[in-house]
Amino acid sequence: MPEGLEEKLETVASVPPAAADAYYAHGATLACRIDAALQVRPDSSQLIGPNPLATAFDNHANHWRFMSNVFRLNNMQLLARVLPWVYRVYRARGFSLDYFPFVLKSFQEAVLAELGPELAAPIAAVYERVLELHETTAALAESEGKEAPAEAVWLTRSQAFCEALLAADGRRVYALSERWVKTTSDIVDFLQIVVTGAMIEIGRRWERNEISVAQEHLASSLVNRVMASLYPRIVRVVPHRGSALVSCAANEFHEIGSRILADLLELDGWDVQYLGTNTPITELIDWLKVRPVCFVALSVAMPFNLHQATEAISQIRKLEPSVPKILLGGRAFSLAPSLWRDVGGDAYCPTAEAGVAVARAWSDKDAA
Ligand code: B12
Repeated sequence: MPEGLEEKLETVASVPPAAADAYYAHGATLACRIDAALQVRPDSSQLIGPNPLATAFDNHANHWRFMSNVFRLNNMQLLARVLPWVYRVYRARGFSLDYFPFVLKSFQEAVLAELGPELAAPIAAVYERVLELHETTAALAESEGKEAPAEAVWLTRSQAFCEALLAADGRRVYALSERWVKTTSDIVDFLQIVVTGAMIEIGRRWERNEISVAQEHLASSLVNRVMASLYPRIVRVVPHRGSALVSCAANEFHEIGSRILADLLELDGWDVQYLGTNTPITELIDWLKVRPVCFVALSVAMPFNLHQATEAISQIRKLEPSVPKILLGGRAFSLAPSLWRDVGGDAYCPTAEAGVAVARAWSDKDAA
């Protein structure tokens, strides 16, 4: 855990909303300035290693999107959690350690040049602190996060499942699921422990540059195919609790977590409308106007999509005549405990299984 980083970032002065908005509004210009600064550096090829410039340019745009969320939510814990990950991923792909202070310093200078002194000052101060913490961040990037404990037999299965996914062995993947999933409670353990654990391990290997993007895509599609094979067992449950909508936030392409939640809710007797990935906010709202639900479950994996959830929630809260409850989940919220409240949710659960329990408590309360 990057405790040292969290403590040191927490004491930096908060960024006023006007400065955060200005940073967001100038994002494209800021990122272009960093792209240009990199191109004129004589040592640019040492900084980015064997990667094309486009990879660095993507990072500059992602940096702006991510920092906009940090400033708007005023959440330095989020920054402390994500920074070591950024260092680790780009180091694994051959970026030099000196690349990071270059990017941070360049953003700081670009903010000072673009935003005017008053709006720039609080943001430049955050960059200054992050620059001071470069060595600490680099050290933390070397140490990996701890794995959540899981029931031993299912954990072992998760490793075998992961190996079959990485071997691109669709038949084995399907055969394993057939062998392990006999009862309804097996479906829960299979999705919650085996599939989730395998995909997290795949993410870890991608992070270390040990597997390709194609391998990761193939694994995701095999998981989706296996989940489809379980669905006939899930729809046998007759809905009796009420209706729910499950969706990923706009621009969110991580589907499997929300799909697991949708399946487990259906197993628990909810009538689920599952919209999948990247639902535009206006579409979500128009849909809810026509088909009201007891609660909306939103999934956000990428921290740079938190703002999409904030915007969606503020519009859901304006629905008439009744406002559905809002359940939040996904990797982004695990980065700092206050995030789900900051974006305006009614509850957050770290796992789909826990989400089902909260939904059930809501329905029991309504029925009482
Ligand atoms: C597969 C994958 C992809 C696939 C997704 C395909 C698909 N069909 O879903 C694709 C290729 C699209 C993808 C893209 C990207 N990815 Co990706 N991806 C992953 C990976 C390996 C697995 C995701 C997954 O399925 N996890 C398993 C599921 C079950 O876990 P989960 O989503 O957290 O869900 C559980 C809980 O959170 C909860 N839950 C989820 N939603 C909800 C909602 C509610 C309401 C509730 C109650 C609970 C709940 O229930 C689930 C089970 O308990 C992860 C690694 C990881 N650690 O997750 C990286 C990962 C999330 N990706 C990452 C990155 C960087 C990206 C990209 C930016 C890469 C790029 N440069 O393009 C893009 C971003 C795209 C976008 N805009 O969304 C990083 C994010 C790091 C960070 N800083 O946050 C990760 C962590 C990889 C890594 N180790 O570095 N990715």
